[in-house]
Amino acid sequence: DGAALRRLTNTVAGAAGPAEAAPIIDGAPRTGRARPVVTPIDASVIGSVIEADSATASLAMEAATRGFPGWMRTCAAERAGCLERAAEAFRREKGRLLHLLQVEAGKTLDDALAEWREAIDFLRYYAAQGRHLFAEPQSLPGPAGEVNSLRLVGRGVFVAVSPWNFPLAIFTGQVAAALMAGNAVVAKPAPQTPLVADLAVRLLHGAGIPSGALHLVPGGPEIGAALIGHPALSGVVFTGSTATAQRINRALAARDGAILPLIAETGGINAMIVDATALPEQVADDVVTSAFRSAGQRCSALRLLVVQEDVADRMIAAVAGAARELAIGDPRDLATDLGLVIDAEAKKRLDAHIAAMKATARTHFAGVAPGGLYVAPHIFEIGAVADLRQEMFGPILHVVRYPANSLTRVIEEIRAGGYGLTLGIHSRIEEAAERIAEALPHGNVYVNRNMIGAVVGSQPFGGTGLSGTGPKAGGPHYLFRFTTERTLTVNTAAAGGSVGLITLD
Ligand code: UN1
Repeated sequence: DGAALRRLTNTVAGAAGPAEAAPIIDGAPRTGRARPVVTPIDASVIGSVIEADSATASLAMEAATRGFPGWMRTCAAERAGCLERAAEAFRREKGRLLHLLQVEAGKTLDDALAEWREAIDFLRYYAAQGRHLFAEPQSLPGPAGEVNSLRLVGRGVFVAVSPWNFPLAIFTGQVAAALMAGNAVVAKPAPQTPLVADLAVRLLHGAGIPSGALHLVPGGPEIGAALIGHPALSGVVFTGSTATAQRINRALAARDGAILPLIAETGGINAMIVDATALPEQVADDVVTSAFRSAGQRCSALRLLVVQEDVADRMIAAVAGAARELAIGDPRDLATDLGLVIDAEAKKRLDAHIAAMKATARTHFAGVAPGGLYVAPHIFEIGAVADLRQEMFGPILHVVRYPANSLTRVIEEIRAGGYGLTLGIHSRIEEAAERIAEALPHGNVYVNRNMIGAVVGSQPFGGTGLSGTGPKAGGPHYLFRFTTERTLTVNTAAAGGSVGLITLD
């Protein structure tokens, strides 16, 4: 039961001592002034972090530059083997990882478990993909007397910048992909969640990832800027806000020298369109899961419910009824559906939005939250799709009604917003769902189900436009963007028929 599992995770975590995080460069944790890490649950201290300064960020980039050539030449099977062993280590350390996800990120047990599994899935998936992709150079046709081959190779030093809302799964997914593709990695976790990232890096090193190939640099945006401005940079993988991705993009564009790739997965004002043929009970269930699970702190979460006016009152009542049943409270209690938000800043932003909505929109549901960093679920009706122009990263659902004959206009309004991450469609008319999906640029479209929790390998995840660059995480094309291609053409006649490559060490 919940209490037993909580005791177990606490015991395992306690046995390991207090959690600490520090920059890890060439396998060695750096010393320095530590600041306490507090849990969003009750603001008690759960560990400490030594954050990097810009000199440390440079050291990490230089160490990664030295680590890159050896790792790039390590064969694909060995690189994949490291990730697979790391997956096993993550399995063994379930107790500590779940504990940290709960106390550091305030996750419910369901969310922590799902995230822990997703991290393991990423490790195994990219290992399996990479084993196959990087195994052998691909031979290509050519004229007689000539041998052509194409080979995928790592680009160099990748900087991985990850968010607090999936501090294990996205952190691990970015790092695993960049490593599998043969890059050295400098990883910067979100400032709110350094502890679980530190443990993940130790497990990866323990599984055989060379200390020169993976470095950890905890810190805030200024450290991210130092890493991205460093001359040794070869590429960036980023998940977080659209505004930050745009800043990274500008910083990359302003550099002199090589033109570098940015792989970004950002936000969305994700809509679900519900027509008059949809089943109200199913809609209620899927809307509540999509809008309120994880306290709405997923980039995939539903923000805007767009419902045909003929059934709007019924649908909204069903959704509000289901929302009323949600238990808000301590994320460590098994009965809890909805935990808290990540920090005081997030709460302030959400509270201000709720206050503004209460003054200008129609309130269909306002939940009650305990004190602290809890934000109750809310449902507001707004006049038009265009009235919501900002992603609100919390348990707040906005509703818009549309007359049956204005669906085309509603679709156009959603498109005009510029985001393209997740899209939900509830309709029992098959062609309707197809027509809507075709008219919009969204990367992940969910029909007659909830719209969160993309599964690695089954639902490759990522958006377009303001929502990201692609390729999709957990999909078959993700690893390509982390690589560059080398075409080798050898005139075999001149070499006397034997082709070999000299390896430089
Ligand atoms: C994010 O919230 O930053 O499908 C992205 C999902 C998750 C979303 C991850 N893969 O809900």
